[in-house]
Amino acid sequence: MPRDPLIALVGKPSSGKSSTLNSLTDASSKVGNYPFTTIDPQRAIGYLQIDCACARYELTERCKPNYGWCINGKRSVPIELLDVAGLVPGAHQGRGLGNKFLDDLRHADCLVHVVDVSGTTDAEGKNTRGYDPSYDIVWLREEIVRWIYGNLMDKWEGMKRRHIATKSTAVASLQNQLSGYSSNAAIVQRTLDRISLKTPLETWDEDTVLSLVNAFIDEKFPTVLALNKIDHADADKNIAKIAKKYSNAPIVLTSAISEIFLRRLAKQKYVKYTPGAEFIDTRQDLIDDGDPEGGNLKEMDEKLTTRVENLKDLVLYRHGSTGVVEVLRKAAGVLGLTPVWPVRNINTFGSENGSEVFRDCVLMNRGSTVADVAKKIMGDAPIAYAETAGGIKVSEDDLIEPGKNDILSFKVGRA
Ligand SMILES: Nc1nc2c(ncn2[C@@H]2O[C@H](COP(=O)(O)OP(=O)(O)O)[C@@H](O)[C@H]2O)c(=O)[nH]1
Ligand SMILES: [Mg+2]
Repeated sequence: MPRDPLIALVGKPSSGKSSTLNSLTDASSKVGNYPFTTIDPQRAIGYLQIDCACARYELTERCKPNYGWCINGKRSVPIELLDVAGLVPGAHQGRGLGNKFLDDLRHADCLVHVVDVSGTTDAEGKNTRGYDPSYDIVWLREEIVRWIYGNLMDKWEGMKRRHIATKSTAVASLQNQLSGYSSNAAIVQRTLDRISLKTPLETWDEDTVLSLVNAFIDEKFPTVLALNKIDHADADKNIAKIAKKYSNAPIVLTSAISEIFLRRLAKQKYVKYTPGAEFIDTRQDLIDDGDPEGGNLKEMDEKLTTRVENLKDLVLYRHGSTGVVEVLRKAAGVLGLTPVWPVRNINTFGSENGSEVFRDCVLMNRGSTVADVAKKIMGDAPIAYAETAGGIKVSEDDLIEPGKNDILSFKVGRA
């Protein structure tokens, strides 16, 4: 059964992991400016914004997701998130319960490293001024390397003996050791391809294993850098430095507290705001635009008005959005997640009855086939045939291609 994708938020204490998570979900993990607020790993549901298939067929009015929502063809699909607290320098040796927290990472498919670019917290998450956050990117990666390298080396000699005795392939022997990270043979093969190792496993020295571990992390734990607290005055110079140093990395600029604040104001009817959007409208904005009712929004006092204006200037106008919705989009891109719409009726895109369409949407990993989709939604039920839009038959071995065979209907039974 293909697993659901899991995105883990990592970073030192007080970098803004819980705030980012809260800004993306309705769950409320505790927020506080001291280390280890989040003792247990927190799973929550975030929503990935995608272009929905309903827009292709001008069916946006009738699109009614079972999970998440769809507004004008922009669909929010639930995706599982994990808040991994407690990573500090030395975590792989157990500092700050680091081992336990690293263990939580095992099943993640992608990491979002939340970096505090305000420079107001040190490597341990304690308050300071002028800290260089580019260092956090270095040490956090090193902790993950040391953790996996240590686990691998603990068992290396035994593994080597078995490898020789059973005449296994390097992929098989390594996968045996790496399966605990939800790895698979394809990932291990790609890891070996990355470093184009030609020598037999039994001759590898420690440096070779170290480069193997680095390549494995690049394959198994691709990382998006979420540079958080961009609303802070000291953020700009730190952002510039990191962007220059990590020019090939996927980077998103975020202000988690701004997103939380805006969603709260929208809920309290002070502003109109679509999560992740570039603009907000206040009562006054709407009145200026010719709506005498001001969208029925509440009036804001002077203090609130100033805060909103500051947020517009520092975050929305300058950076385009609060960035948090973009974090999930970037992570989905790195993972190559492809939305697929399983439907009961391939002509109407409806389910059993009624006029509602595209009730279901699943996120498939890169390289998934039609058979993988079937397995995900129906388990091991035998399939007579599968069709895509237009009633076109598709083969179970076909790779999923967006716009081509990403709407699917399965007929159960023996062919
Ligand atoms: N200025 C600013 N502060 C933030 C932002 N995000 C989080 N914080 C603050 O940073 C502190 C730690 O946040 P928290 O989410 O608990 O961090 P965690 O330990 O990584 O989960 C809290 O005081 C938050 O209010 C942000 O975007 N801007
Ligand atoms: Mg936290």
